[in-house]
Amino acid sequence: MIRYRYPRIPESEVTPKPLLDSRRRFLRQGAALGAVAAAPGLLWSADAKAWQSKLEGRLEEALASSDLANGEAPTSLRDITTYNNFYEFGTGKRDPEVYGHRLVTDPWSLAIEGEVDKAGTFALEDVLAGQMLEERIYRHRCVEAWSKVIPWAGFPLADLLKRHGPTSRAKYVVFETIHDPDNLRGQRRSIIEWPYREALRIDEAMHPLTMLAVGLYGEVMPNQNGAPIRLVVPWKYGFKSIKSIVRIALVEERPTTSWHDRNPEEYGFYANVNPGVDHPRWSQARERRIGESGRRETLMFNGYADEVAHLYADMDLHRHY
Ligand SMILES: Nc1nc2c(c(=O)[nH]1)N[C@H]1C(S)=C(S)[C@@H](COP(=O)(O)O)O[C@H]1N2
Ligand SMILES: [Mo]
Repeated sequence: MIRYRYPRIPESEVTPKPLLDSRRRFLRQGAALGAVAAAPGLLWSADAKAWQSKLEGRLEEALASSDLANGEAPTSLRDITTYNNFYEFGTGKRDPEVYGHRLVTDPWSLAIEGEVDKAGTFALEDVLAGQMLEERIYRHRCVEAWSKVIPWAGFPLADLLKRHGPTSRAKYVVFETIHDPDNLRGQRRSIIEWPYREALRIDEAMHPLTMLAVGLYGEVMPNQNGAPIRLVVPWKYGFKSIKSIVRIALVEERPTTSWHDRNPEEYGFYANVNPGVDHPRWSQARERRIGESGRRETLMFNGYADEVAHLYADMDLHRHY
């Protein structure tokens, strides 16, 4: 039996359907995020900390809004925040919502290290200061053959990397999640080697679709979705989109990564969404969209082939899965 130790989103605070529909219309029309953000308070705004309220101000300022999911309806906020993979809280899909309140997001600092001219450890509010934020609706495809459509708020990872001046030796970018076993119960078990670690090739990291997200649905990021800052790489399986990042390092050699190390046959380093390359234990040709019945076809590169296929032009995608 699931026991809720922390308030689930109370029924009264879940965005009512008509409002959601009008939000979606707004989003599709590319309206200002400010208009979208003026919605009723949500779970995480109740205990918003100082920097979070600053960020809320920033989210309201964010202007650009783009639908990069071809008009597919965003998954409901409830489904986005109650069906999650975040093994730091346990392997159950509801664990992140139930235990996510233990994640301490204030203060938060981000180390930017390795092959950069300007390395250091920075307070998150300084990382965000002056950064233009935008809303982007992306498809999100988990390797387990389910998917969502999520209106993220954030900015291109390239903006941040460029500010720190990558050197010519920067060939890969490594990301690490917070390690805090006292608060993150999943880290007391050896599911993977903690902290969770992921990496991208530098051209993937610099690609304009790759973003660092700090919110969704016009609100600061819920803990269960990777507060306060997470990666979003929409053409790759979800495990590449690492949550609650504390360290970004630019390196010369391809680094180890959590899932690939744990089981390289099942989790490739590239992990590009590809309906033609099955997982050893299941097909990747179709997917279940959370909140819908039935299945839909999985799209090559999750529907972003026009934007990213050139990155892999010379590669055998069956071998480099
Ligand atoms: N630190 C961390 N990041 C993570 C995970 C995780 O367990 N820990 N799970 C990944 C997986 S497998 C998926 S599908 C997505 C899920 O994101 P969502 O819960 O916001 O849908 O987060 C990814 N990022
Ligand atoms: Mo996933």
